[in-house]
Amino acid sequence: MRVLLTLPPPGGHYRVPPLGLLYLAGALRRAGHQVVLHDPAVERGGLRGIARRVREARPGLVGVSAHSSDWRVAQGILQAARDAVPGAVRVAGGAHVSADPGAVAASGGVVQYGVAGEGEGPLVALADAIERGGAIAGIPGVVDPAVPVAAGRFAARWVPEDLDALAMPAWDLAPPGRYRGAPQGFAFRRLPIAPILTSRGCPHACTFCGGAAVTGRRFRARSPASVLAEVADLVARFGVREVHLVDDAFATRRDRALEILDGLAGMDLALSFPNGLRADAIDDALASALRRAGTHTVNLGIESGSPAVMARVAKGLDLDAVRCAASRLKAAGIEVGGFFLLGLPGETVRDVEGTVRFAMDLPLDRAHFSAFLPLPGTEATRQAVAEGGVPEDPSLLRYDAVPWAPAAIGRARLKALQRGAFLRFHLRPRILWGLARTLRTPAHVLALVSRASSYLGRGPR
Ligand code: B12
Ligand code: SF4
Repeated sequence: MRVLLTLPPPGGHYRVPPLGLLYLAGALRRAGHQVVLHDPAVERGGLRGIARRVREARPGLVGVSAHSSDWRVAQGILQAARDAVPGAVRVAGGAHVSADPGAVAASGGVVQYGVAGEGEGPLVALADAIERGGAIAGIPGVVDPAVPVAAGRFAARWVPEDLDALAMPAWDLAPPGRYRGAPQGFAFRRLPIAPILTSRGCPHACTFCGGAAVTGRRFRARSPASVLAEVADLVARFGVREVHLVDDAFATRRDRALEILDGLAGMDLALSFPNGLRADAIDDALASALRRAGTHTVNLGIESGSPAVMARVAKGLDLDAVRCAASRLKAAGIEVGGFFLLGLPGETVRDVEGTVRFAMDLPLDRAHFSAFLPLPGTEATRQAVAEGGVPEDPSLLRYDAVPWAPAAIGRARLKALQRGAFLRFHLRPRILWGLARTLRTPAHVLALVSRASSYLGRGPR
């Protein structure tokens, strides 16, 4: 069967290869299906361009990937696909369906099937069943709107244990050289960049995190040999010069992490961790292994400067560990960014100001002050619902939109605090000088301007 995979045009400043769709494409091809990828981040025409591509390709199945923030647009894409090729089966997967499988039934038939969680197994089984007229009921991970969510029908997911056994991402469909200039992680050094996933699942249970809905709490890892083979292939075929490791919990198995870093050290690549590493994983040995492997930037998921808030979000991270990790990374010659969340349930203006002060006291080169997002299915969202005012429209679940704030702060004040944090942190000589050194190409300047405008612009709607 011919399958067309796509995703909504990027809403923000990122232009990154759609790694999830590339894994799905690899699996579909291995099972004998043909795949057409349409990525509006690098192809012309926005939604119309997608509809045109569907008409040209005449697929038997159209699959769209969606974060919660682009769930509406994803439905628009499937609606356009229905108009273009009415017979094509319409499937949605990704973070939103994983966290809120009921959204498939609520789409009123626009989305025919959803896939919750990891998608390689379910999508191949679905394409096989459609092609050969087999049964769809009972395929793990497939969300069938005909069956009510409350019946527990969607509890079973497809969870690959042996990640080395998965097909490699179909990189030829999204050559990294086409994605120029706005990767995840603004402080890149070299192009082209490839995002690589070395593991799935995170054993931690931070209350605000939407990751577990997609890949669960059990850490599963590729072997170092598999990771290094993928990187070597990307270098040989696409001239990749920088790698971004986008795992949720890369350093969970220390020996494995060190082995991967040792392997990368011989490959003359730049390396970065835009999605963050846990501060408590970083000791001196890991910091120097990171540097030897070519790491220029590590982001740390810090979240808050208040020990009480840290305890409430179950981050399980000590603020001293954060200080030590930042200093160790700096001592190893690595630039450090920090991720902070402002406006978590129960927070006050004092807590937010404490977080900003903590960020400014750390030896950080960059800081991201995101507004808390009440993502579907998380414990923190349940707390936010109890405080009141959680928006129903998932399109607002973007950090720059400030979709929710604790009653004690309010959304307009939280946006003002976010802007203030961004300006206070960055308008310091040390930080400005560091940024100036990072701006090596027009692409860097564009990425910086668009990033700054997402923090400074757009208030609550
Ligand atoms: C990389 C990444 C991004 C990239 C996306 C790149 C891309 N186009 O693929 C960028 C940087 C653009 C991004 C942006 C955002 N992200 Co993001 N992102 C991630 C991250 C760290 C890894 C995703 C990844 O590549 N995984 C590896 C691949 C293999 O997995 P995958 O993409 O999930 O795909 C698998 C399944 O989901 C499924 N699947 C996916 N699509 C489809 C489609 C079909 C048809 C089927 C059948 C299956 C299927 O099968 C795939 C293979 O198993 C996750 C964390 C996580 N644990 O998921 C957060 C995460 C998905 N992001 C999140 C958020 C909140 C955001 C932002 C809203 C943040 C913001 N700045 O405001 C933005 C908004 C996105 C937008 N549209 O603008 C949340 C999502 C919560 C939610 N309910 O939406 C997550 C879970 C982070 C978290 N810990 O909370 N993100
Ligand atoms: S925030 Fe990071 S450490 Fe916490 S559960 Fe999510 S991925 Fe794991």
